[in-house]
Amino acid sequence: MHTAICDLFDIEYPVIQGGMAWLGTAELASAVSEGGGLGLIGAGNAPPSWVRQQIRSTRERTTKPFGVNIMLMSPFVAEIIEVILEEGVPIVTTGGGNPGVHIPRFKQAGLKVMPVVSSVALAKRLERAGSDAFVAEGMESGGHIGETATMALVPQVVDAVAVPVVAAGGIGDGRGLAAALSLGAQGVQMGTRFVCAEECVAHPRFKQKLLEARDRATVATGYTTGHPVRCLENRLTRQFMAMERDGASVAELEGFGEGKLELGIIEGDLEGGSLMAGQIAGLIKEIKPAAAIIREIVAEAEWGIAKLNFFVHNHVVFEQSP
Ligand code: TUI
Repeated sequence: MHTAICDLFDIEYPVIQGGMAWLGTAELASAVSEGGGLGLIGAGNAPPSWVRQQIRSTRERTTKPFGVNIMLMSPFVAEIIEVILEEGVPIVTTGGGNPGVHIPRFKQAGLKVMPVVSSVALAKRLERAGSDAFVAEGMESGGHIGETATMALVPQVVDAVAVPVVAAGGIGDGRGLAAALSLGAQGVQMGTRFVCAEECVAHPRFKQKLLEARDRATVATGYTTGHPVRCLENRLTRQFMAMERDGASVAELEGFGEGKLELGIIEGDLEGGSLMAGQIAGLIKEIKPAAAIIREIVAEAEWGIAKLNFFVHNHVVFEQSP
């Protein structure tokens, strides 16, 4: 399986690991890149020194391409951009905002830029600014989300831009990869599935909670603040929603959320912490190495596509599994 995104990033398989705050560390990013996908260091709200250390540590673990995801709501965006340029990172993705003003700088330095977008309008604007590709991320995703579902968003972004599009949100196995390719995407980005990689530093209790999650395990909070976030439902999301119902201000809600992500996903406080995760959590049943996840997904997608091809030519409808 080889697509335009493999050529763009010089990777073997069109599988990208979401640049998750706290979890997109050198351990996970290097394991994904070594496995033939594209690993991303998630800068999140981390200080520039941490990002530099993770870049160097990733380089010690793999010679394959990797990237850094810049979370544009971070107070350290400007310094993190300097670190990325100084360290010669070849690929940058962005999330949580409009990276337009930064794109010329990256292009001048020869980096590939792939913004994460949740709307057609932003993709069109950022294509004119020089983006090399996009991640079209539906509201099934974990963390900070837009309003449109992956199934509707991806083909509309594909039709609106000339550069390759990667699908994200609600994708966790080879059927998701085959579906994304059917929608015109050139690959997939997955976050929640890679939280359940052996190399991911997420707290074991968080990983276990993901394995036990069902289809309706997540909720999106924060619609009143303009920054909705999808997490596994727990005491924290119920408290947050009660505060929203009672008319809490954006400042109060933001203050309440402070520090809760680390508490949940790193320290393993399953009720008091924020457990950002996508709707696909219910599909994930085991923890395995990142390279095995990638191999399995690509093989499953190839088999699924072959099955569909056989069906189209022979008018045979397959049983549901496998
Ligand atoms: O960025 C994400 N997902 C994230 S970031 C994150 S860290 C965080 N921590 C605490 C509270 C909130 C976030 C957790 N998950 N996904 C990429 C993404 N970006 N999805 C949607 C967008 C997006 C939203 C608005 C991109 C651009 C945008 O632009 C608005 C504008 O200015 O037009």
